[in-house]
Amino acid sequence: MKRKTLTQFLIEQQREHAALPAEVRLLIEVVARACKAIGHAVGKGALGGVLGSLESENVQGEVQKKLDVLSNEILIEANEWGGHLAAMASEEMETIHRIPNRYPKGEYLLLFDPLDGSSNIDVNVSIGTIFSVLRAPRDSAERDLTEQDFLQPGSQQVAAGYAVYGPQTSLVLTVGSGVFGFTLDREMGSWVLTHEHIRIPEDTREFAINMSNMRHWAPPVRRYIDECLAGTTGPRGKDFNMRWIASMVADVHRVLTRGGIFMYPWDAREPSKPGKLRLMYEANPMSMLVEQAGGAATDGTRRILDIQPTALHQRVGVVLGSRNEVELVTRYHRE
Ligand code: AHM
Ligand code: MG
Repeated sequence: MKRKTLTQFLIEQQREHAALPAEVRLLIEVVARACKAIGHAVGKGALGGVLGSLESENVQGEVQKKLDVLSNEILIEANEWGGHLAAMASEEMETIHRIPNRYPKGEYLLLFDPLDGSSNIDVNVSIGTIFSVLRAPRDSAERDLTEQDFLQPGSQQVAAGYAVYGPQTSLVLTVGSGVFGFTLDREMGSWVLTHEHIRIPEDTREFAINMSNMRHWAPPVRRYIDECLAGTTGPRGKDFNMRWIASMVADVHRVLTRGGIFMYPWDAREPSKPGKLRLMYEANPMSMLVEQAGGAATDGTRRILDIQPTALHQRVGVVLGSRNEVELVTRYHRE
């Protein structure tokens, strides 16, 4: 069987969907190359001296792991000189990173969580990189961009994707015409198309939520999970299975692979925060992928992709995955 690489796939997409500009193709290739480098560092683990924490905290007040910072540097260095970006933003940086004046500026904005699932780094469980691509404002060549320029709803994303560093290294991508999965051929160093037109089944018997927060949940979340746990004799009339990896990338990858519902809802531990996960570089790209695969994504009441962001590091409640289950949870919130 002839294998199709990421490069070939993107060129074909560009031909078939004239809407995919060459700059976006280049951008995705550069991000994918950076993910290879991150995957390589992750794979070395203790041998590379990359495990453990630093003294520093990120803007969210979380202690940074060495690999969080290294992955951020890899993505910035790979993307700043190519001429395809106007600016970048990351979970690990307080404010945006403008392209230095010595390089040409492009028409796109790149947002990322360089290494998601930080609590899993040192215990050798799957982690990943999440990214989102937006258009820069038209006049971005003539002025310095600000955070404000990034505050576009997720429905404006041009592309979104993630890499998972697990037993296999995979890249899952959408440019708005379905969801495609690539597996890294570690000998050849190339991304090979292995999953075409990924679809999420509408129904599922599997949910993912951190159950240790149960006592803090809002009543609609409690009701939904109670009904799942009641099994065949409960209102749902079927048994449910539970999985929680605590890496959003790995949990969402499972949902895209075999269906399921993933939730990180608001809870009463920090009542003033809408949730734990970040809208712009975690929830938005994952929601675009999930919708492109036929699933749904809400914050409990609203479609995530419709939310108008008000801050770069804004948090949001997340309910995503198999359409019928997401709609049920969302209905419980509205009732
Ligand atoms: P991070 O960006 O600091 O790694 O946090 C995000 C992660 C998600 O990947 C995951 O879904 C969630 O945090 C797990 O949280 P918890 O440890 O509360 O279960
Ligand atoms: Mg993260």
